[in-house]
Amino acid sequence: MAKKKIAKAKSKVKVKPKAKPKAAKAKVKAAPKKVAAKKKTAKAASRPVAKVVASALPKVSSKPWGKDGKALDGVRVLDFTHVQSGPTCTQLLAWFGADVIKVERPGSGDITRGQLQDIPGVDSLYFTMLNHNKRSITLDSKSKEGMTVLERLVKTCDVLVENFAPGALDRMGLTWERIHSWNPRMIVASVKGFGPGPYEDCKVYENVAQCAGGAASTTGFLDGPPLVTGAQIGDSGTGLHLALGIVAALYQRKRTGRGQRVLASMQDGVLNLCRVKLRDQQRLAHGPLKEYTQYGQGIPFGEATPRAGNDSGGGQPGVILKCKGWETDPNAYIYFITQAPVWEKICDLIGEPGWKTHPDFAKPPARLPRLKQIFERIEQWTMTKTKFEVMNECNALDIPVGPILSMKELAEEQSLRETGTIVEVDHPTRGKYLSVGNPIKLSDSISEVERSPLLGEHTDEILTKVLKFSPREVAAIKASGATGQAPKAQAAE
Ligand code: CAO
Repeated sequence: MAKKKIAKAKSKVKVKPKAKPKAAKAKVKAAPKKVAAKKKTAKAASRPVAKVVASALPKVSSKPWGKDGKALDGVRVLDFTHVQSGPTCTQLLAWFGADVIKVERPGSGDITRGQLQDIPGVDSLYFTMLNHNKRSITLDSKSKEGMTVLERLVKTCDVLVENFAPGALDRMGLTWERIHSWNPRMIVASVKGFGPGPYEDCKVYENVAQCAGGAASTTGFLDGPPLVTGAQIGDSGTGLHLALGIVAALYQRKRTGRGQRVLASMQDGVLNLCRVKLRDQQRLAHGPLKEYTQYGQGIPFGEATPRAGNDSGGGQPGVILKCKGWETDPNAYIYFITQAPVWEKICDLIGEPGWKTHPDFAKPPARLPRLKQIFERIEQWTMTKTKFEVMNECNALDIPVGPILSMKELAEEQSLRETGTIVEVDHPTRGKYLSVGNPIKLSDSISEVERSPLLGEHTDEILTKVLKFSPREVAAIKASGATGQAPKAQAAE
């Protein structure tokens, strides 16, 4: 963790401009080498035999790491997503090497292009930060010609990802049966607000999912209302879940040859992330949750998992404590965990060596009713140091602590620039901006962050190079208005 703030840190990560159209990627993978069955000689039979599994894997690549293509090379995605949940998923697939073709409504496109705009007439950061490494085609899916193009896209792609309101894809005419009849290998992946049940027809946004998935009822302080969290666990969290489902379906398709439907509901995704709270719900049946602060305060538990303030979900007492400068800096705080194995080191660090053997403090159960007193004493110590000083001193002793980092500090954090987690991207109409790069690092499939496409920027190249429509057919499609008025790719640069 950087101790100093570095004002204008430059990313070392190469950010490629999306200058040239991508060539259609070969979908044919290297055929597995046939292993000729050899007769065992008497000598060979006498040796211990490493079991050779007849696998479909090609021979081990001898190319340097990161130089043998990308994990999802050859996978083409029909990206019918909008807002945040779906685009998070397809952006990840694109970073792993999939060719992602985003289908957008002519004229307006993904609604986020115009939402929370900081620069008039320029694609918003909301859009640019969720749609890297994709190509954009504008298409009115409700027109006859638009559907002709969609049919060919379905036949050409491996995965269709969508997060329309329930039933919208069917109303468009793209039922599972129809898609499957056009392309039985197609994986159709959807984000919906709820899974099958009483709420399945509801439209759902981030905070609705946080509330319906159990996050809000368990977030906040005991004496306050439920709270939503800044982490977009409903949208981006569900996009992550969906991406994993898609990759698993692609893997299964290698064996079965057929596609399948993948559903990630936002309620399910949030609940999955709140797993420990359902754990606590069941523990309540067997007595109070002793690691919760309210236990030490003598406050009785109700029927449901309560809001636990800043208590740690892992059962080790933890709180957020003030550090030097807290009076003026809203983020001069640190998360401090009194983890049992390092208790003695904590006692020495804060100047209370007597607590190591004192019967009121030496063992975790004795400490539980005294946590308020303990943390007040630790805070007296943390308030004499900056959060980074606390971090350094505690980490040297394996005491887990977490500095409360602001978005400003994260944006300026040099180590995050160096790993490509924070990247600077250049955009033809916006100029340079910061984004979060691929948070998942593969050693043999290195992500390069390419800027998001302008609306309909790749309409022509997709119609001609990917879908192989003839010039006459392209002219007819365009004349019908199905693709709207798309800007030329060159004009974008
Ligand atoms: N051409 C023509 N029509 C198009 C089109 C295109 N290229 N792309 C979309 N449309 C149409 C859809 O077919 C739909 O038409 P109908 O209502 O007539 O069937 C219409 O646009 C609106 O789609 P929508 O209902 O998905 O969009 P919305 O803004 O009304 O709702 C949202 C947005 C997010 C609430 C809803 O899509 C939803 O619940 N999605 C599932 C859950 C989800 O992902 N939520 C997270 C959103 S991020 O916070």
